[in-house]
Amino acid sequence: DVVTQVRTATRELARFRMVYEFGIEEMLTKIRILRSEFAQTHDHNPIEHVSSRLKSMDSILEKAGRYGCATDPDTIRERIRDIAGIRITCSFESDAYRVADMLAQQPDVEVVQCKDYIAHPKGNGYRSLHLIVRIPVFLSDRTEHVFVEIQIRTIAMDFWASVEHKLFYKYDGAVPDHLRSELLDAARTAAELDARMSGLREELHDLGDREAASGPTVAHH
Ligand code: 0O2
Repeated sequence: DVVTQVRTATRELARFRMVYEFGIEEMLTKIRILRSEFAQTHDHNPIEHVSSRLKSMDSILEKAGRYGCATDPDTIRERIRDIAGIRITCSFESDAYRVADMLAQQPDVEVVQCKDYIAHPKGNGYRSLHLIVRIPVFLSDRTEHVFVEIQIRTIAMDFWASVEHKLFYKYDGAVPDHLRSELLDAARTAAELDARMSGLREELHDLGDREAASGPTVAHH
């Protein structure tokens, strides 16, 4: 009957989503370990903030429609690779690459795609480093491999992307020209800020080296 069908569908959907939740957990654990290790053994922690999200079923189906692909679970699992998403925010551009490398070199992390919108910003000014990774999730009776999208960006890139995202939705994708060019200009300013911050990072690095060479110093603030 209908009730049984709905129950079965709900259970299958929960199973489908569960594996992605575990994939997110796995990646978050890896990131947490890197953060703790950095806090204990290095002077500078490259990760400022981490967030995650599981794509809603509506968005998954909307995307499947846009890709023109079938909506059976196997096709969706293969084609839609950002069902599980993690966003890592760093202080400095160099940290974004460093974090990406640290994750990519882990033996159970297979990088299947890397899009470097930092080196090659999108036309609207969007910058970020995107990795699609595939990681194993060990279940009671099987191992499943899930795709996880990891977006790594600086605080400036994140600030820009969140404002752009709001405007994009406010105008339903048709952002007026004057706001588009304002956003592009703001993206340039954000990139300049990142470049200036990189300069300051060099200073921090030099200071760290000098302090290490001369032993402990008195903190000024
Ligand atoms: P949400 O709500 O974050 O999930 P795709 O559309 O994913 O199949 P694409 O466009 O090649 O393929 O993927 P890409 O370029 O790696 O971008 C995917 C995600 O990056 C987006 O996910 C956004 O989160 C982010 N992103 C990409 N371009 C922009 C941009 O111009 N502005 C902002 N603010 N974010 C961007 P979703 O699924 O669109 O959204």
